[in-house]
Amino acid sequence: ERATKAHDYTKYNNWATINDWVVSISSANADLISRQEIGNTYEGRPMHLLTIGKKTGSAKPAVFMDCGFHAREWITHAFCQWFINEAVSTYGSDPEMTNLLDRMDFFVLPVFNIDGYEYTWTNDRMWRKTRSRNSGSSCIGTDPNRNFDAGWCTVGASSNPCSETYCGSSIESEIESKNLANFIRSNKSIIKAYLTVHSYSQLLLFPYSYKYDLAADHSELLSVSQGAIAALSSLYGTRYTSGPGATTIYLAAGGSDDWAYDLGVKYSYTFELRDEGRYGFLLPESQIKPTCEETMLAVKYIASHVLNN
Ligand code: ING
Ligand code: ZN
Repeated sequence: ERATKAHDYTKYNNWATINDWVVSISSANADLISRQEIGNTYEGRPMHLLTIGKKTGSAKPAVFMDCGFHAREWITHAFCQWFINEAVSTYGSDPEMTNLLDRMDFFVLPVFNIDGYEYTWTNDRMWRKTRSRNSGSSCIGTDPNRNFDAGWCTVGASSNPCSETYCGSSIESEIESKNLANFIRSNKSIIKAYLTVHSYSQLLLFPYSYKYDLAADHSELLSVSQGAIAALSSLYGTRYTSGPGATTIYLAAGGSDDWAYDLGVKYSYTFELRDEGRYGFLLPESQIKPTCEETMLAVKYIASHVLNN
């Protein structure tokens, strides 16, 4: 018999470690977590989705959250692991988390772009895109956050496969995008919020990014974002800015948050976690714990709002 080493939430974990952990935390918490595969990546790795919530036998509203769209944004992968552990370990003691998990489900996809993440560990720490081949080009990969059906490839995206913001050969050309979109489309009657976690810049963005028009729900999205960033900053004073993507960061078409919003998921947000650029994508491991703790407060704030509205 071999002793199993405890999962370290305060370190960056590679895909093999995360994958083993996904399987073990799910089976160790069968009352609160179930696991399914929503498909495979381009290179054939399974995309595991965890459903976290008390099993009640009746339909519950749900929040969908993904991490790791972009390979080099390592703090995001760490956050999804932190969130899942924190949810199951505070259920029953933290009244807010207990209420959330009793009355709703969280669908969490801890690593969206697995092939890219693996590549950042083995070859190029600054890789962003997927790892799919492009016909007629030797350049690899598509920007998955330019690959969704939201003004696809019209602004802030490139049709050049060598670009870091290549929109892909078509909408949902990337199997990872298609797998995620299919899951959300199939469950859109229960998915009330879509949270996609990126880094860095300390922003909480909401639709639209592909156009300057304000979302129909702009004032509610803005006030929820302001409450969420106030909750976040209450812990360590980390300063966030919130607003529509187009005017807060830049015009960019094909993002998953805009797509989810136009599909009918009202509470659609993109997080840009720490920092503001000092370390950027290379955020030191010493910042994993504080970053995850403060971000938990924002996610719980949004989820509680969803539940009560
Ligand atoms: N930022 C996002 C990006 O994909 C974004 C910003 C959000 C664009 C929503 C479009 C829609 O460029 C990072 N850091 O990836
Ligand atoms: Zn990103």
